[in-house]
Formats: sequence, C-alpha cells, structure tokens
Amino acid sequence: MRVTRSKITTNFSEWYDWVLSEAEIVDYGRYPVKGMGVWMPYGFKIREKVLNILRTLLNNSGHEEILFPLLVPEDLIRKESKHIEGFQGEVFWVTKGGNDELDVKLALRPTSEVAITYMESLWIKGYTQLPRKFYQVVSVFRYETKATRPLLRVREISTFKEAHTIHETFEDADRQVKEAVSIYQQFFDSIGIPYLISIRPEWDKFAGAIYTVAFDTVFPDGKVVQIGTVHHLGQNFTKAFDMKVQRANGTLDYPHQTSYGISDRAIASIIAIHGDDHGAVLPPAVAPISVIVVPIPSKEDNEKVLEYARKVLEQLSSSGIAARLDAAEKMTPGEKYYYWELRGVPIRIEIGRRELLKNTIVMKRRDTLEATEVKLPDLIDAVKSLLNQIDKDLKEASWSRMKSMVRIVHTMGEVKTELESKMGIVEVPWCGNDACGLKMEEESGARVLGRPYHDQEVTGRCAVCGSTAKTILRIAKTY
Ligand code: P5A
Ligand code: ZN
Repeated sequence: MRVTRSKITTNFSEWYDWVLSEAEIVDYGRYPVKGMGVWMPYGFKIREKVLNILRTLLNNSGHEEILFPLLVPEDLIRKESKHIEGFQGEVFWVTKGGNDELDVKLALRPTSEVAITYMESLWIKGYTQLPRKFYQVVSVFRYETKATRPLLRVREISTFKEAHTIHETFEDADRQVKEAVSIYQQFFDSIGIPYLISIRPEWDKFAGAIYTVAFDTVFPDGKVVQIGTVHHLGQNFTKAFDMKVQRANGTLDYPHQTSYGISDRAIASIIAIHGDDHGAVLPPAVAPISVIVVPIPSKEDNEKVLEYARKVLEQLSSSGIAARLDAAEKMTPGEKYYYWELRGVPIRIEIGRRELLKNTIVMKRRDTLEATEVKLPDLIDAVKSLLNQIDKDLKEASWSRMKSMVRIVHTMGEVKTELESKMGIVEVPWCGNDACGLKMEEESGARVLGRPYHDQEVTGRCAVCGSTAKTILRIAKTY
C-alpha cells in the first residue's frame, strides 16, 4: 500500500513547491531573477545521478560530448527563418560590453541548432565524416511569458541535455530519430517515469523541424507535461547555412540533421510522479542516499546501540550501498524519520536495543512505509533485493496511474466532459486532416498532443468530419 497522495492530487502546486524547498532540492522564487533558481546540495546530487544515466546512454550509442559558447551572434540566430520566427519572443539579448554598445547583439542561446550547424559547416566536408552525433549539457535561456514554475517552466534551463546529429541522407536522420526515441525510452524507464510518445501536429512542431516526436507524461493534478522531444530537422538548417557536403555518389548536397533534448523537467517529473504526502520518493537509481540508518536511543545500552548501528553502516558501505548514519543527538527519531522521508531516501533502517539484543534490524521502505525485520547476516541481500523491488513497484504504480488517465472517447462532447471531469489525456478518432485537428483543439479548449508514434489500432469515425478515422489524436490540458 502506497502512502496517501491526497495532498498532491488536491493541491499539487502547493505540495510541489513545499517538497522542492523543504527537501532542499532547489531554491526558486527567492533568487531575485524570475524563472531562475539555485540547485541546493541535495538536489544537485539527484541532478548528477539523473545526468549520469543519460550520459551513459548517449556515450554508449556513439554520441560525443562537446561544449559550445553561451552566446550566439544575432546574424547567426536569424539564419533559419522558421527557427527565429518561433524563438523571436523568447530570446534574451546581451547588447552591451562594459560601457560600449555591441556592434552585433549577442543572444543567450535558447537552444543550439544554429551555433552547432554553423560550426559543422566548417568541420564537415564530405560523407566520410558523417554521421556525427554531438551532445552537450548546458544552460539555455528562454524568456518564458507564461507563469514560471521551478524546474517545469524556467527561464534558465540549467540542465539542458541537447543532442545534435548530422547525416548524409534523410533516411539516416530518420533512423537517428528512432534511436533517440529508444534512448529516451530507456532513460525514462530507468527513472520510472511513464510516458506517451506522440508525433506533434504540424502546427506544434519545433521551430525549424520537419517533424517532432514528443514524450508526454501526466502529473498528479491531471495536467500533461512534455518531458522530452526529438526533431527531424531535414535540410532546413544546413540549407540556411548553405552547407553542402560531398555525397557517396560524388554529388554535392545538404546533409540532414536531428536534434533532441531533455530538460530540468526530468527531475520535476521524478519528484511529482513518485511523491506522496510525506514528500519525495526517489527511485533507487537516482537517490543520493539509498539507506539511512537511524539509531533509537536507549537508556541502558546507548553506546552499544550506536556501535551496532555503526557496524551496520560499515557493512552496507563496504558492499557498495550508499548508506548514511544519522546519529545527530539533537533530533528525535521521529524528527529524523520526517526529515529523511521528505527527502525520499528509499530505505530506512531502524536500530534500537531490541534489535541489538536480537541481532536484527528493522528495514522500512519509503514508498509503502512497510517494515520488515531482518537478521543481521541477511542484511546486504535483503537491502539489495528491496531496492530492486522498490524500483519495480514505483515504475509499475506510476504506469498504472498514468494509464488510468488515458481514455478513448468518440465525440467532441465527450472530449470536453472527460477533460473537465478528470483531466489526463483523451484519445479521439481522427481522419488525419489538420483542419479537423485544429477544430478539435479549438473546441476542446485544450491542447492537441498529436498522434501515436507507435501505430495504434483505430476504429470509428473522425469526431469532427465523420469520415473514416485514419488514426487517433491525443488531447490534454497541458502545462
Ligand atoms: C532539442 C534539443 C529543443 O530545444 N533543440 C535542442 C531542441 N527542443 S524543445 O522542445 O524546445 O526543448 C526540449 C525540451 O525542453 C523542455 N523545455 C523546458 N523545460 C523547462 N523550462 C522551460 N522553459 C522549457 N522549455 C522547454 C521540454 O521538455 C522540451 O521537450
Ligand atoms: Zn476529420
């Protein structure tokens, strides 16, 4: 049984701010620039763990890490017309250096397509140098005009994991999109975040893309969050930079590109989706501390209890388990439970005089708060298998919660009532015409997420025009 989630579901916004600040993950709102905040030490460690998972996936699939400058000159950022049209209103500009007006304004990168394509056009001359797959982990800046929310909608995305690839043919880039989707699936699976993968409609693709594939998840308040995107950029940017390379058949042509990215929202999702009324619940894969050992003071045998707790810690640590002993004297065990539960530590071990005398420990899992008594010789096996179990159970629970929020409906009336009553995502039969899709968006007062990336069987008729449905369209209220 999970700990109750009533605070999250009824007042998600308040709960979310409370966990982020009380568990010392990030400090937003108090930093005097809107939409920007501080990663606190505990949050920074979570961030690092999450980053390492993605880095490993990217490194193991032939991606090379690079680091570009933060500033992009105005003429570069204006090169691709659709791109700048999309980002126009979101760019922060540097216009002065000291007391001097700059000749060329410099943009704080809102993303890096143009900067990277520009350099690629100097580096790459022929197909023998293709493909190249780059990525960087950087801050990007977007002057968001909607209400900002910590990690979710920020003006400095301070953990932007952006990949940029370049290929000889359209088909190669298409295959890269598939690889990227699979990498992101593995990434979200490893942190237990459920997702739906959709091809965004024409009117909502990335500025400068041929098509966009997006990962969406449902938050506890029923609203949908886009947690990652993969774009096929075709030749749009290479044409803008007049970047031709030699093909295998001897002709010159513009290479094809893709780009894909995941932001601070990955961590927002971990907190929001696994959390409960006691605070964060971290999947073992990203928990900075796997096990917190809390000694329970005893009048008769306090020193012995502490010694026993230290021995338990020593055994855990030497088996490679990230464990910590909370021996602070100024806090009661109850206060310590509150503190570590809030921070989402997967397992708590309680040790008192009773355990000392029986040569056992009490092991409590954070997600359900269930307790098990374990004999000391079984400690390591028990902890390892419980960590695995928690990992599995968190993932299963979050997927089943999300699935219960996705329903198929058949009419626009149902779209509206379903979204109003229960939020989440509705799927509705669609003929595939943009005009009908736009009408659905308009009539529902919600956002079209697009059609399924993986084919999904469809029956029935388009909810707008009544002709035979070719696919379904997903609609949701979004962040
Ligand atoms: C892909 C990487 C890009 O920028 N260029 C490089 C491409 N795509 S994107 O869709 O615009 O952004 C990638 C993901 O970043 C998240 N995101 C944000 N997160 C927090 N605050 C923001 N203001 C913000 N804007 C975008 C989304 O998850 C998006 O999918
Ligand atoms: Zn239609």
